[in-house]
Order: sequence, then structure tokens, then C-alpha cells
Amino acid sequence: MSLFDIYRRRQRDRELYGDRLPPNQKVVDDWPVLTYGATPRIDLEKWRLRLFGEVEEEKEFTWQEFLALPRVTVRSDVHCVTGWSKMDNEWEGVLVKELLKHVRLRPAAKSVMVHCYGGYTTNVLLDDLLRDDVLLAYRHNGQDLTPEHGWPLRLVVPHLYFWKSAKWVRGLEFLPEDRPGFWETYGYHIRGDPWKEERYS
Ligand SMILES: Nc1nc2c(c(=O)[nH]1)N[C@H]1C(S)=C(S)[C@@H](COP(=O)(O)O)O[C@H]1N2
Ligand SMILES: [Mo]
Repeated sequence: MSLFDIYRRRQRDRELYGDRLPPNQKVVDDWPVLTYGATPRIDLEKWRLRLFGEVEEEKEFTWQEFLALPRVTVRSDVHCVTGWSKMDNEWEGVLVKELLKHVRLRPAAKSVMVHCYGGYTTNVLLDDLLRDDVLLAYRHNGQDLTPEHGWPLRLVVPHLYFWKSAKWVRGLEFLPEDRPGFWETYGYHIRGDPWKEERYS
């Protein structure tokens, strides 16, 4: 692509999406895969989602139990810290807000460490997880997630950079203080707001 092409594309993105596009992001039509390491193999029979830490009583869901929770469909945009944005994604799954009806959080709970099959972790403030468009998703644009994109279950936090949207989620650990997860330990920003360009710290 020539500089002129890049300039024209920026113009087009801005005309199409306006304020929905955070600074220095480019719209892509495909969906890149960004994983540190390999895609974990997951057996649905053994799959569990565990809610633990600052809760009165721990709670674990089997896949069948998780599927029985009330579902929503939410439309949102994806913004990756490496500079691409994928607009108008339709996610289907369970709102984190809905899931949390199944535990009693201790008053100390302030942040969440998201744990994944394969070992990845990322931290998200509790308030950031309680928004109306934050969900644990199993479908994208009308299809089951593919293994590379987080099947069976991934987190989607549309208002933060996409590294916070953990794939292959297996647990939410409630913490009294915000602690860095995997990429946050390696210099990614502790919160990651794309509109403030909180990329690295
Ligand atoms: N478990 C896990 N979740 C992850 C990652 C990862 O390596 N492992 N990468 C993160 C990063 S850096 C990005 S940009 C998005 C990429 O999601 P995608 O591969 O579906 O595009 O997933 C995030 N969630
Ligand atoms: Mo990323």
C-alpha cells in the first residue's frame, strides 16, 4: 500500500465510523488470531468455569449449567492494541453481570483476575466487567467460536483493548486490589482504554 492509499483508508474509516474508532486504529475486514502460545485442547465434559476469591461461597459451572443461563446477543467493536479494529461484531453468550447473580461477592472485591485454559491471565476491574455489553461469549456472528478465537468461551470487554478479552476462560478470581495479568506484567497498560490510548505503561 502506498502512503496515499493509507491516507485514503483513514479518511474512509473516519467517514464510516466517526467516534466509534479510537485514535490510531485501522479497520480490518478479516479477523486476525493473536494468541501467546498454542490453542489449548478443551474437553467439554471436563470443562468448568470457577468463580472464586473474594466470594462468600465458591461456584463452579459445568458446560451444561453454563448453557442454561439466560443468553443475550450484543453488538460491539473490537480494538486491538496492535492497531486493528474489527467493527460490528455480534456476540452471543451470558452477561458477566448475569453470571455474578450466582455468587455473593465480599465487599472487598474490587478487581478480577481472569484465568484461562493454557495459562493466560488478564486483570479487569470489577466495574469494567459489570457493564451492559460485557459478556462471556460462545458465538460470534451467528456461529460457534472457532478454537483459535476462544471456543468454547471467551470474555468480551468492548470498551478496553482486546487483550483483556480473554479466550478459553476457565475462572474469575475476585481480588481486593488490581494485580497485573500476563501482558500487564510485560508492560501493557494496567487498564487499557483505547480512547485514552492506554497501550503500554
Ligand atoms: N487465553 C488467551 N486469551 C487471549 C490471548 C491469549 O494469548 N490467550 N491474547 C489476547 C490478545 S493480545 C488479543 S489481541 C485477543 C485476540 O483475540 P483473537 O485471536 O480472537 O483475535 O485475545 C486476547 N485473549
Ligand atoms: Mo493483542
